Formats: sequence, C-alpha cells, structure tokens
Amino acid sequence: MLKRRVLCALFIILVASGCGGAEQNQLNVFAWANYVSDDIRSAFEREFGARVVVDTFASNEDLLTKLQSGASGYDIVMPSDFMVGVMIEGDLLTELNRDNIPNFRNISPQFLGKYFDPGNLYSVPYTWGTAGIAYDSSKVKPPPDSWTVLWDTRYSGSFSMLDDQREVIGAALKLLGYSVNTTSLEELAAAKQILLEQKPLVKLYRSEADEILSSGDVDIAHCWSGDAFRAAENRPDLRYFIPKEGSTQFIDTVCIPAGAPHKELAEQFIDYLLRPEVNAKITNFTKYGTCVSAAKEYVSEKLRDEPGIYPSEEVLSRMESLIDVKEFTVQYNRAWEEIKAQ
Ligand code: N2P
Repeated sequence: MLKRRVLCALFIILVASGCGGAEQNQLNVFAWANYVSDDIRSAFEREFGARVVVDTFASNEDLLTKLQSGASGYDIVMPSDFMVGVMIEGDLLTELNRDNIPNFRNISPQFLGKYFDPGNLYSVPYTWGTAGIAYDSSKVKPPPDSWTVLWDTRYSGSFSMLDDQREVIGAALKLLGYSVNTTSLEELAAAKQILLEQKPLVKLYRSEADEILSSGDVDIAHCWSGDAFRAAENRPDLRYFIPKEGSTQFIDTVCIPAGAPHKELAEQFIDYLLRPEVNAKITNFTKYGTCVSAAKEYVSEKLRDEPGIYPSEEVLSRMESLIDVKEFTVQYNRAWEEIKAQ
C-alpha cells in the first residue's frame, strides 16, 4: 500500500516536471550571435505563452556538425543559403507547413526560389548581408580599400578574422582574384599559403566581431556587415567597407531541423518573425538587410540609407554567394584545419 503511494507520488512529480524530457512549450533556438534580441524573444513568449531558449553558433560548419551528431533538441536553426542545400541533402531539415506560416507572403520575391531550396519547402529567408572589413578610422590611415590591409604588418596583433572556413578562405581567394567557390586545388593551395603567412599577424579568429570591436580588443576585423554597424554604435570611429577585389554576400534563413520536438510552435515563431513590425525590429537590432519588403518602412531611416547595409548595384556586382562545393568540401575542411592548427 505504502509502496503504491510512493510510486504514485513519484509519478506525479515526474509528470509535473515534464519527466525531464523536452518541455512542452519550450522553443529551442540555435542561431547566429545577436540574431534574436531579448525583446523579440520575450514578446513572443508573452504572446504565445512559451519559453524561448537561444544558443548560438559561430559558423555554418559548426551548425552542421551539431545537427549531424543526432538529436540536437533544437526547434529552429538558421543556416545560410549554401548550407540549407547541404542540410536538405543530408535529411537534416523538416518540410515546413506553410498553412502555419501565412506571413510567408510578406517575403520579397527576390529572396525566394533560390538554387539551394527552389520551392522554399524547408527554408524561410531571415536576413541578408555581406562580409567585409570594419576598422577604426582614427587609427587606420589612409582609409583601406583592399583585403591587403589584413596582411599589413603595421596592424600585426590588432585585427581579427572570422572563425569561419568558407569566409576566411574566401577572403584569401578574392584577394588572389579567384572565385570564393573555386574547386581548383592550385587556387585553394595558394589561398591556404597566404593565410598561413597571415596567421602570425592575426590576433584571433572570432565570428562575434561586434563584441571584440566594441570592447577595443581589435582595431580592424574581418566581419559581417551587421556586426560592424552594431559595433559602430559603441565605437563611432568604426567604418565598414567591402574590399575592391569583391567579397561574399549571404542570405541567412530560418529552418526547422528534422525531429524538432516543437514543430508547430517553431512554425508560429517563424510566422511571428515575418510580421513586418517584428521583422523591422529585428533588422534594427541585427543591422542586417531585411527580406520582408513591408518591413522596410519600419526600419530606422539611418539603416535604410546605409550603403554598407544596402549596397549599390555596382558594389553588389562584385559579390559572390557561397555555394556548396560538394565533394570538394573535404579540401576546404583540410585547408582550414591546417590553417587553424599551425
Ligand atoms: C550575426 C552573424 C551573421 C551571420 N552576428 C552571417 N551569415
């Protein structure tokens, strides 16, 4: 009898605590740093009676590794363009139920139907931007216009590179006049070579460049556009430019991983992000370009007119999107390992 009561009490405790499994209304988000602001998170929590937990990753490859290692418990992930294709092929994403995402219609058509997910069955564009260089204009003179500033011994120990293999190798490839998507072993070897030469000058490899620029840890950073403008709010002398040799541009997306514990809540979250006012708030916070046309009128004027965030057609014509290089990826992996290991 007593035993039964104890068992019964134990059962109630386990049920009340969710059996230690996935919490009912908890949305687990795996995002780039500073992509989901606290006020967006808490506004969603209030409206949907849910809890949102956000973890961050530093590169597409980190995100891929996490999903490949099995049940991650994440409901929302944010791969960039080329990585969406890799993840679809690897059966790592779930098809979206568009009925739960009516605000999908708010997305500008220019961001839809891309090669990595032609029907947008798995991915919703979230934000877009470029990679380039941020520098403190009171310390770096004359104003640089080329990737070569990141090989200039005068700035040894005062700059950072992204901690992202395709972006860092891509910067070196661009400096050499090659495509960021090269599948030539010679071109890749040449890029690796100059990155090995650069390494003693690099203070650190870090994707969260806004943090180290704001804190003054570095005066120059290879970074993504939004991070440069976020840091400039704390350090007004910072400027951002896209090197004359060209660079990368990206579309980051929102997806639901295969086996996500809270798929419907995840779709509600995606729909929420696509409300024009909410999307504008996100853009005002992340300082990346919005993919929601109707959001633009709520985006702060300063950002809307910022050519570093919305570059001219001329600048965009020098940009490349990273694409999946398929079997050649192992060569990039190997080159990156060697660069980081030295
Ligand atoms: C935001 C990082 C931007 C992601 N902090 C680049 N794909």
